[in-house]
Amino acid sequence: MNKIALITGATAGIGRATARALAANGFDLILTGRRKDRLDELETEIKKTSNCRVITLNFDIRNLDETTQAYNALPEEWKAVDVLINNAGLAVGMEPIQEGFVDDWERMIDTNVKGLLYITRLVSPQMVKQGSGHIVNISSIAGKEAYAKGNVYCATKHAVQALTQGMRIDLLQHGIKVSSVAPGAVETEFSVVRFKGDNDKADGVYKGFTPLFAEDIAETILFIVTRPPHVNIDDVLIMPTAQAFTRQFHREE
Ligand code: NDP
Ligand code: 8X3
Repeated sequence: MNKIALITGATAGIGRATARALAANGFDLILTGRRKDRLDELETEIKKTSNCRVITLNFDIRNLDETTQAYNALPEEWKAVDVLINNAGLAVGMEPIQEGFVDDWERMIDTNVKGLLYITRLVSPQMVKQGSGHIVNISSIAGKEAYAKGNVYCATKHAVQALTQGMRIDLLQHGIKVSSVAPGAVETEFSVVRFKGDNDKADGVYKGFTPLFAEDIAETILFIVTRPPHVNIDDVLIMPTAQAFTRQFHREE
């Protein structure tokens, strides 16, 4: 029987690439996100190109009721999730702290920290019951150190790092693996979202160097979730060759 992987934020970027990689490697998938048309498209594509089974769940992870209802509505056999990829997340805005927008801060904290906790709280008891499972949290280089104007986004990703450690300690005795993946700049919809639809500003982030692609991270996640039972990859920091630490880029003119 295939393992079941639940991927949050599968409508774009890293989540979508991970869905494709896991589908090609024999996982059944629960795919989540707010954009239903994107979920439907991906489901159709994956069913055409692989033998894996797919269920889509359309909800806003910031909303505890919506998230709970979506998970509870799963058929019983699908609730036994083997791999949870906590990927849904975003940065919004890039202002110094004294000029930041509280609404942006709340969107990041509610999605990156509280949303991750909501879905983990729903899925992890079943893993404990099974005595196995694997949680992969998508952190960031921003979870390792702060950068100028990254204040609240960096804080949410530091929280993801702390939660990864905490989960690992709590779930150790239940045979559950916990890992985190911390990428540098990956060209996805991330910067378009961060700059609120300003495509020129978003493109500028990746100008003059080759960033990571979503597929690079998907490949890393696939590696992590296919290690033998006695191996847990705790934490992976993965950067573009042209980026050192947070925002130090080597750009060609
Ligand atoms: P994308 O913007 O391409 O994808 C983000 C995904 O998160 C989408 O599928 C989106 O789905 C989902 N999402 C966002 N908000 C919500 C919400 N409220 N409810 C449900 N789903 C939500 O960005 P990436 O693929 O780059 O980002 C994925 C993760 O990787 C994030 O946690 C990000 O912080 C992290 N990361 C990204 C890096 C980068 O440089 N791109 C580097 C390091 C980490 P929808 O809008 O349909 O709801
Ligand atoms: C995103 C990485 O450096 O663009 O998490 O903020 S960075």
